[in-house]
Amino acid sequence: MIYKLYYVDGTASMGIRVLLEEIGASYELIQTTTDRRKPRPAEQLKLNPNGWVPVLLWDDSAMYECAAITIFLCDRHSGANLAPAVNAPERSLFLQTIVYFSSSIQTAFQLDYHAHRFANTPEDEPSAQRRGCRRLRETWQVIDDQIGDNQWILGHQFSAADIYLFMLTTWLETSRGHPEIHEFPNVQRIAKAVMLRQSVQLVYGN
Ligand SMILES: N[C@@H](CCC(=O)N[C@@H](CS)C(=O)NCC(=O)O)C(=O)O
Repeated sequence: MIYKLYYVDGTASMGIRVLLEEIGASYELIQTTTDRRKPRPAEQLKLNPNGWVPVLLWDDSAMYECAAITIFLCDRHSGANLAPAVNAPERSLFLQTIVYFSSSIQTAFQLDYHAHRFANTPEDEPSAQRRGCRRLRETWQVIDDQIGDNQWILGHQFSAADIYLFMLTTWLETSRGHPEIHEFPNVQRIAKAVMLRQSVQLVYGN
């Protein structure tokens, strides 16, 4: 089984690449761009008309949306123990957290990094960006409180949710008005622990 991944450094495709490393899957990266001024390859647009990464391909199939790809890969490669089984007690928290990351925290980042998606005119973009920065503080606080004293997001079990958390923390930039990671000590503790993993060193090491 060889996966292919539409990929850009610094983006959500990095988290999927870490997962592929953790699983021990064979994969190829298809380098693309997130530059608004540059066209996307026609093949990428056919698979994801939004023109975003990540997009994962396997056999004759493809899918996009980072959270969906994460859940899909964990279930497909259950031997890698990156997610609780469908009937395990921690499954609901795993799904809740992954979807919250995607729908709430990622969206807060997008308000700042991709304000044009949310503002009606270029003049409205700074307002969207300011709201994004406030939203980042609100949503990271929810996750920090949820984690509490847990070793990992799910308690004792490391999971793909911890990898997702790490990826999101790499997008925090105080120079843009984002909160500082040390405001969320439980998030920071897990991010530091995830950073030590070989898979993360390989993908984020440069
Ligand atoms: N909801 C999508 C969002 C994907 C997304 O926004 N990707 C960014 C990089 S992290 C992108 O490709 N941006 C390029 C663009 O906005 O054209 C997901 O989670 O996969």
